[in-house]
Amino acid sequence: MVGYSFMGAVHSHAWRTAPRFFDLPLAPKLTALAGRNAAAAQAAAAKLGWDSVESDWRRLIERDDIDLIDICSPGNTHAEIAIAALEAGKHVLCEKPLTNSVAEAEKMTAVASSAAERGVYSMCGFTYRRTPALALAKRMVDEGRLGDLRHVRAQYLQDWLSDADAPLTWRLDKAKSGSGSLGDIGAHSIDAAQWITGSNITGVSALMETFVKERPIGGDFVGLGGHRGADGPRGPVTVDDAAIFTARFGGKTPDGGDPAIAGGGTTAVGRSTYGGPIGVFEATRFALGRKNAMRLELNGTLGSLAFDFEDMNSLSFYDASDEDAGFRRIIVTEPSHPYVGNWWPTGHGLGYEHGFTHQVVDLVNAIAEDRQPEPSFSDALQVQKVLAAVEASAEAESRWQKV
Ligand code: SOE
Repeated sequence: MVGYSFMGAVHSHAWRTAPRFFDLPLAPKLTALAGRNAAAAQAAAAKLGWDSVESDWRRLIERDDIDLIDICSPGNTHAEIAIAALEAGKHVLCEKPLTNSVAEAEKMTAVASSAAERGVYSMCGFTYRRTPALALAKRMVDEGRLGDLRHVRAQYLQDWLSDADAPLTWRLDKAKSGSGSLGDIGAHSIDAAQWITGSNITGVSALMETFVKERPIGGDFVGLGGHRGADGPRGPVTVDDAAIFTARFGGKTPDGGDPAIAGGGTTAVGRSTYGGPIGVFEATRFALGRKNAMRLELNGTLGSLAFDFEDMNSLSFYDASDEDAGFRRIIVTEPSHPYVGNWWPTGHGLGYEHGFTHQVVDLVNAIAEDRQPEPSFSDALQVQKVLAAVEASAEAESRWQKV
């Protein structure tokens, strides 16, 4: 594993925990942790359960006792590490977003697809697909419980930067993170919405804002809670604090064809062809009081679904055929629900870290069965294209009508 901060800690938990709750065909081994600061990496390895430490990630790739590289370092490092690992025949799990530009994402995807032909696989860490309630939402959409989709409403609301003195960290430095709330949390909403609807975003119109232009350099920044920084020098924030955009999804016929936008009609399978849903997206670190509110609502012609990660063990479902019921609350802890059966009895909920454990389970099973894990780098490239389109639209403001 490369990196050992928040993602390093939760990935380590997942590698340790997965084989204890799921029957895996291959046993993950926490062989080596790479970090530039030897003392800090050593302490992290001891705490997180890694057998050895390397101060240079390239050593991990040279070692023949390592089969997979887990990239948990900032986005500006992903391309170089992933490409080197794949070309050396090592599988790769790469944190999201895939990288900081479409060009790099395209290069990574090309290397990944040729590696896959050699049985060397890669996955991008959009873990919200593996939150049981969102996996259930995907199942219900695929079963047609919502009918044709008309609206996607996605928000990812945090508030850890509402404090103007929260210090400058790598997530606020475009050279490291590529963008701010857009790529860090908006990317999760984009991937989840495309995956659950089964339709890719084909166009956007956007607005981005940076409320606080300068922040303290250094300071006692501890995790995302971000204690007040020092009153010393301040440096420029080079990313967005908030991004909002509208989106059009490519429609599709149930057999995956292009929609007959002109007037619809029915396909051989009897479902109407239709233009895809339209979407409204919001990603912000200034929604004071919202701590990790990754929310998704889908409105279809037969029903609606609504999810809020701050109530992550439940999914709200409105079934139009039962209009007296209103939205009902599904407690997503039944053995029949995705992933849940391997954990606790009904009603005993799961947490944020379970999505990461489920990610390890699905990755290890795919590798053992010699098949491409999802989301692939190609799926992550599609997200990267949406991120770039949002930034281009926000900069162009071409659709902006002054009032
Ligand atoms: C910070 O916004 C962050 O840690 C993201 O980087 C993660 O991807 C998200 O799961 C939680 O919030």
